[in-house]
Amino acid sequence: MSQRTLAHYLIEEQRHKGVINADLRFLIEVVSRACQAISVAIGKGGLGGALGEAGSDNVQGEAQKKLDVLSNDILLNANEWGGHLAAMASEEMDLPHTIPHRYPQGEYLLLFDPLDGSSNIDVNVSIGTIFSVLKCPDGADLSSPEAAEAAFLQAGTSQVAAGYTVYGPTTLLVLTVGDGVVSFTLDREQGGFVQTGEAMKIPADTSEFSINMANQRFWEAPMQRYVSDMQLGKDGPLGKDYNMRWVGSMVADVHRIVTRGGIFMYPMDSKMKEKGGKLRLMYEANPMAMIVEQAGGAATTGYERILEIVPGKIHQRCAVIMGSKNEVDRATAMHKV
Ligand code: P6P
Repeated sequence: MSQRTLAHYLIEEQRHKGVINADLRFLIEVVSRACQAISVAIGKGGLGGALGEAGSDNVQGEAQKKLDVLSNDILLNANEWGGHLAAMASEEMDLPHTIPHRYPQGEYLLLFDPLDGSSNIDVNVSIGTIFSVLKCPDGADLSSPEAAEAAFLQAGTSQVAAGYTVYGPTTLLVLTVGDGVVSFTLDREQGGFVQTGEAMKIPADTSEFSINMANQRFWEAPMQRYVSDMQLGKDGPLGKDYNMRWVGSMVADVHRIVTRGGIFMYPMDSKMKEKGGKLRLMYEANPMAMIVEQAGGAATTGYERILEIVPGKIHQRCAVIMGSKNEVDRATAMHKV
């Protein structure tokens, strides 16, 4: 593959395909540079004094890690001055971050989970950043963070771009602007992302599933049946053996699936039901669902297509079943009987 930089790929999408405009190109470049800075901070580990708890909780009621807060700040500071954004929303902030009056406002809304999988930070397991881009509706009320929330409440089908980075043995950026899925590897010597994957496709079938089995007794009956059929392997109704992988970082598990297939599930369970599920719709499920669908996969809650959910609030949660299309279709069909 030609060693195109991220900037070169984006220019092609803008100039030759008209898929994106200059502001969206700039937005993605700014986010990629922020992720580069996050990668550097993570790479220092204990040497950088950024490990451990921040001593605060986020809106989810989860104890924040120092790197959660640092990653959030890096993304806010990198994006607020550029004139491409109308507002930002983050897993780590209760309300949206509106653009300070000293900077021009743009037409896009950026949502992110600045550091997904942060329970894995202190044990040196892959983590990542997930981001989603929406157009800000004309006439949106952005006069305050409280008022700005309404502008974000759009179904995932309205996303104009989505991506994630995985901070692992290499730092990868996986991106879609609605024209398929491409991947880039951070070249630390050049100091930028270089394209290393194009037209990524998820195999329609798989023999690998990804779920936290410790929650099995809390799952709904269809999910119980679906997983136990796979556990029966070739002696069971599916006639083949399955393997299981669970990293505990959505970005790492979904990246494995985007790369070689599989099905990732964080299904509804009785202990999370009143919260609506474990994973967040707008900055985890939706961007990952756009990428998975753009790579030929499928993404549902078991009952509906994730990208068609119309959110009622920014931090809304949902069940997630995504990956190899035939496997997701089968799991979804079992929820509908
Ligand atoms: P559990 C990380 O905290 C996260 O939000 C996802 O990245 C990951 O898939 C999931 O939670 C892990 O949840 O219950 O296995 O700790």
